[in-house]
Amino acid sequence: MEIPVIRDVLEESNAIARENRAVFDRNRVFVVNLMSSPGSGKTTLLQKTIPVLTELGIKCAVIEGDITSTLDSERLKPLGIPIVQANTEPFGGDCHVGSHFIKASLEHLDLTSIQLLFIENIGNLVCPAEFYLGEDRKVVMLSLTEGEDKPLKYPLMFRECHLCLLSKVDLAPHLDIDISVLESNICKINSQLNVIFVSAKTGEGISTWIDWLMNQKGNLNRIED
Ligand SMILES: Nc1nc2c(ncn2[C@@H]2O[C@H](COP(=O)(O)OP(=O)(O)OP(=O)(O)O)[C@@H](O)[C@H]2O)c(=O)[nH]1
Ligand SMILES: [Mg+2]
Repeated sequence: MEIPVIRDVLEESNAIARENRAVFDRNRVFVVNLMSSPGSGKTTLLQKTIPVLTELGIKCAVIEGDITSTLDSERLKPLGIPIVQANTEPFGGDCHVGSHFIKASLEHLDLTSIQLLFIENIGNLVCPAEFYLGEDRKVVMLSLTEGEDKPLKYPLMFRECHLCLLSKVDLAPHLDIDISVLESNICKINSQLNVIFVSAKTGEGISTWIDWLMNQKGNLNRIED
């Protein structure tokens, strides 16, 4: 009797991600998967970014990934945009958002009235990097408090992403971090990776981040069509 061997454990996940991709394409939604360690500042950045995009006439929505709690969704609620909470705890407590969570979340969003969808992934610098969700762009956020060595220790995340946001730049004067070493470590792992310094506290770099979002291939076209 032949013993079946699973050849690609990601096969099913990728198949669902491709379905998500088709839904995004059909509805012309640009999707950004925002990833980082716990506490790097993902939610705070969204709190600063979405009002600017809304002012520019871009209709945003957020899928909030977390193991448990609706704390981040509650913080974003005053923005008045559609938000779906995707908690993994009732389904085993995965440490990343899976493509099936995105598929299920889409049932709660009217994609015909959304142009830019952010997925705030679960705080984790390792596992989320492994999974394609159907997004257009993967963005990693690394706060200056985390240390110069993180790109070397968690390389997959920095290899997979299209942009690295170096956050909490307002704290630089209070830290021992050598920013040139951090930049050089990012470059060692992925010399093509764009880097933007941001501070959600002072607003530094937010306009550069918005420009990056707006200039991404296909993004502007989809929004302006
Ligand atoms: N000084 C400073 N603090 C910041 C900045 N951005 C976020 N913080 C603080 O960092 C802490 C964590 O921020 P969050 O936005 O909750 O981080 P997160 O990445 O969403 O966290 P998880 O969702 O738990 O992974 C909060 O106390 C924020 O106020 C920043 O630019 N500068
Ligand atoms: Mg958060």
